Amino acid sequence: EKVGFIFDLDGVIVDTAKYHYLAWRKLANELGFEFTKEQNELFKGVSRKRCLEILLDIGNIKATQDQFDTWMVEKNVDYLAYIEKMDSSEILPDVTRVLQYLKNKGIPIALGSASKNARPILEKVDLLPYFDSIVDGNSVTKAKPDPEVFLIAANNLAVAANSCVVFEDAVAGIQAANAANMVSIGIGDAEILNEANYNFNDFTEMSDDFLESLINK
Ligand code: B16
Ligand code: MG
Repeated sequence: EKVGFIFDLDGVIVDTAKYHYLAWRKLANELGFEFTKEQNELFKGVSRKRCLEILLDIGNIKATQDQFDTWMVEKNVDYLAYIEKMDSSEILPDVTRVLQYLKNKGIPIALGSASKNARPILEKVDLLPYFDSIVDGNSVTKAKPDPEVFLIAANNLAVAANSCVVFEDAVAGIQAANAANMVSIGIGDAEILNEANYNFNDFTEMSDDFLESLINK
């Protein structure tokens, strides 16, 4: 049976979480409150709109629709300024090795991200050519843990959902992969990502033999 591989973006391919954090913190500070790194954990894998809702809850701020929309744009403008400076040195360790390994085997590869900025980021770090399909925040209506993003990716790759493998760093993302009946691989803290089928701290720990076992499962 033909297999497909789906990669989350933020926290799996690149560490853009730090840029999201800086942009959200700037907005929080402007609105008169602190936003900590720990609180930023809640934002991983979560849509921009939902992030702003959580941020305003933290700051106890009630926004009009106009203010809400303005702050969404403001955060993204600041975030885009960080992305603008990215290059391939920001690809997380051994991501390129794994992508190249799969590419050499002719395995279809998709991106499954909540971010509306996924494509420019892949362009910046020069990884666009590896991806046969990009499913991002512009193409989904239901956020992770809903499996929609990964099911669209499987469909685009013409691979059965239960023959797909997903790499994810967010709890909601692992839950989405499990709900899609896919093999879920947690990248990061195994205690936090304890619902994953397999866990790795990062791709340097993932052997070619392990990848091969996924391909031939
Ligand atoms: P944007 P992923 C997610 O990316 C991030 O983890 C999350 O923190 C962010 O809010 C979301 O993308 C939306 O990003 O504002 O660029 O549309 O992990 O699903 O690749
Ligand atoms: Mg992520």
